[in-house]
Amino acid sequence: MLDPRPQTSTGDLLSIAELIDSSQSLLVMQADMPDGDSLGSALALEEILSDLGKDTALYSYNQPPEHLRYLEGWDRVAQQPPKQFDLAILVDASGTEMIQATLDHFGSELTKKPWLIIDHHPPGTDFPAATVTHIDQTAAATAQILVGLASGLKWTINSSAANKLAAAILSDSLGLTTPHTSHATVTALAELVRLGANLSSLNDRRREFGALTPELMTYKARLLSQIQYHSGNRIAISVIDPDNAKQSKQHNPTSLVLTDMFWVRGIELAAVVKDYGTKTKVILRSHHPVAAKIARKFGGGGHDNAASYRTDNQSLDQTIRNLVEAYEALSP
Ligand SMILES: [Mn+2]
Repeated sequence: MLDPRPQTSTGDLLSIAELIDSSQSLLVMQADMPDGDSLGSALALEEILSDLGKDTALYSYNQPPEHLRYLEGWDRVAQQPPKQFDLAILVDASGTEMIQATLDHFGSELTKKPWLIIDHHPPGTDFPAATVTHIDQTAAATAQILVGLASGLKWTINSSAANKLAAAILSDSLGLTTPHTSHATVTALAELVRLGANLSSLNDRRREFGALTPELMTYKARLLSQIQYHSGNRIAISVIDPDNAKQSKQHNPTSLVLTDMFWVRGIELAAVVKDYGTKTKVILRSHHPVAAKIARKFGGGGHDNAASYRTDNQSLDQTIRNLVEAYEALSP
């Protein structure tokens, strides 16, 4: 068992193997807001670890959103961590801000046990438990790192786990198109296909579960018609009003409008601003690597080209002005 005093070390294969070998019950955790990569990685890890004879539980603070429920097993992700476990494995999150609600509600229990963090975000600090991190920021998805770990540690990836890891890679790499998509990403996906992932049937299920109702299609049309353009049409901003922001768990703004906003000629930064009245959540996608820089300026985080942040007690106009100024300060 690890020394539970606060410490952080970089996990090579041997230390990860030792950590898992010496633990019988494992808790696989995701960021407070699961995404396609975190959910696919967590579900695959559950299968891999179960095949190794481990007792594995899944947890995330929020339920996986509806559009991700094409991944079988999403309903095994509990919103309450178990009382007893030997090791927590946090996938696809390494900044405490991504698991703030988890730490606020369950932190005192969770951090009594050692943590293993497997991620491709910039490494965070302040993890209170004994923490081993295995972070590769060049990876397009956490699932890509897991394929490498499985190969190094001789873990078996069954066809069901292969499907989930493939879905996770395709999700974070936006179908193998993001700047971090590399030879290693494509090779990992090819390996998953060899192990039984079926990309065509995955895509069929994803489309079926992500399909819009006629009402949502009408709502989407309204949002698209209300996009604001700033900075010489280089920024597109879509505002989701408080009524819709509150029920927006049913409609993921990224698939609803954010992707389409990039189809406007010359757009370099697309933002969805979810207005909750006194708070906003701002979701950013950028062509050039400015999204994370802007998000961090406002206390958020994420990837170079996809990031988010929140504001509190600020008018919508002010939030938009600050966003436009932050973008203009970063780009010539
Ligand atoms: Mn990810």
